[in-house]
Order: sequence, then structure tokens, then C-alpha cells
Amino acid sequence: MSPVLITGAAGGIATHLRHELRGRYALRLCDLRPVADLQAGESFVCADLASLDDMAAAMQGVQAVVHLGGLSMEGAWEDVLSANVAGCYNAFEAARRAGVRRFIFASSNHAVGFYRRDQTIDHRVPMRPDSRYGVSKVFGEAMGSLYADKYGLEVLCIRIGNVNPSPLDARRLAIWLSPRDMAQLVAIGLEHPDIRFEVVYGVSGNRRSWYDNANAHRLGYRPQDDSEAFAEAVLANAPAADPRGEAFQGGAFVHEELFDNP
Ligand code: 15L
Repeated sequence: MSPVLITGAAGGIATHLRHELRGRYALRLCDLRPVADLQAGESFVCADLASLDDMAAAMQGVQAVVHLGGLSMEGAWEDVLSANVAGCYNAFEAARRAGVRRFIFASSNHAVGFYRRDQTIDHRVPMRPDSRYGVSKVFGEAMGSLYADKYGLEVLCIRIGNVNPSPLDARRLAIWLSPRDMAQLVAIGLEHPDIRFEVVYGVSGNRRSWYDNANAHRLGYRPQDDSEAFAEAVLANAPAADPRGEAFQGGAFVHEELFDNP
């Protein structure tokens, strides 16, 4: 079985994913930073997202790429541009050059973070990014669409909420994604026979969700977790949220800088 390459493999989501996917797939872990505690079935390749050649070499012989690499939060435009725009381009183009069949793109709830919390949105709504970071995720989804249409790459975009063993605060009760539900979505991206270009929300089966995740369900997603089990404890200990971001799904990503600028 040819390996699955994970970019950003030293990061938090990848660490959860490795744990969940171990033994089910051969994993080639790709990052500039070293990856700790390599296990049986895992190999490491040091590659820089800024180098198309590096990335194409890292992807030789893999069946699929799970692209988690790049910035995972709001940043200066120069940083977003190099890591999440140029780096994302390199990841898709390297996959094409290496003849990879499947590509799973870690998009984000921040691609649509300017929707209000009283709205339920599905995967077909127009993009409403809430930050430069959110714009970079819109770009990544557009890259997926282009590479699917033009080159036949099979692409699943997962608009990830927040991956953590338990939800961190009131907003995350709506967007929480447990590690095992994340792994289920990734496995759908790797194995579902009919993926050409699909977008799903990366959230558990949260009762408080503001997403209609019908497309994920159509592809067979049956989340095992619901943030409701944590709700009482989370709400009892929740730090006071900044009211400026409260109306919007993207929370702090929405209000950061918005009210500070002239
Ligand atoms: C994201 O997209 C980020 O990668 C992550 O760091 C969290 O901030 C998450 O969104 C969130 O909205 O909580």
C-alpha cells in the first residue's frame, strides 16, 4: 500500500491524526520541523512548502496528500502569502507533478467566518472569509477546484472547526471536531470512490453546530462525538468572550483589527 503524505506533520492536528490513522495507512510525515516519536508505519521527510521541488520529491510514490501545512491562524500578509498562498500552490502543483490521485485540503471555518451565528450554512454558501487567514483558505479551496477540473486531481476540502480532545470554549461547542471524527473525515477523503471535488465541514455531530453538514453525511460521515457532553462544564468555566466577535461564527478572527482601524 503506497503511503499517505501529511504536510505540517509536526503540528497539533497532524499529531492527533497520526494517532488515529496509525496502523491503517502507511504515513509519510512531511515538515520542516522534526517530527517526534516516529512509530512503526511512519516515515519522515524534511521538506519546505516554499520549495516546489522539495515538495514534489517528498510526494513521489504517495497515493494521497493530507495538506495541513502552513499558518494555522491570522498573521501578517507577508506570512499568509508565503505559507498559505504560495505554499498551498506548491502543495497542489507538487501533487500534480508527482501523479498523486487524492488531495485532502485542510480548509477552515474562517473561510466563512463572517456568517452570523443565527444562520445555518451549508457547503454551497458564498465564501465570507473573516481574516487574511480565511482568505488564504478560500484560495486553497479554489486551487482544489481548479486542479480537480483541469487535472483530474480528486479533492476533498474539510472546513475544519477546532480539533481538540474536548471543546475549549462556548464558540468551540459549535465547531468542535474530535480527533476520531477528524480521522473519519480524512478516511472518507482517502477512500470514498466518488470524490472529484467536495467540500465538507470538519465538525463533530454537535447539537449546537451552525452548519448543515449534509454533504459530509451524503459521503458517509457518521460523527461519533457531540460537544454537548462537555457543554455544562465548558460554559461554567468559560472565560468571558469578547462581545465584538460574538455575533459572528469566526469569533475573534472577525473582530481582530476590525474595530482598531480608523
Ligand atoms: C482555525 O482555522 C485555526 O487553525 C485554529 O487555530 C483555531 O483557531 C480554529 O480555526 C478556531 O476557529 O477555533
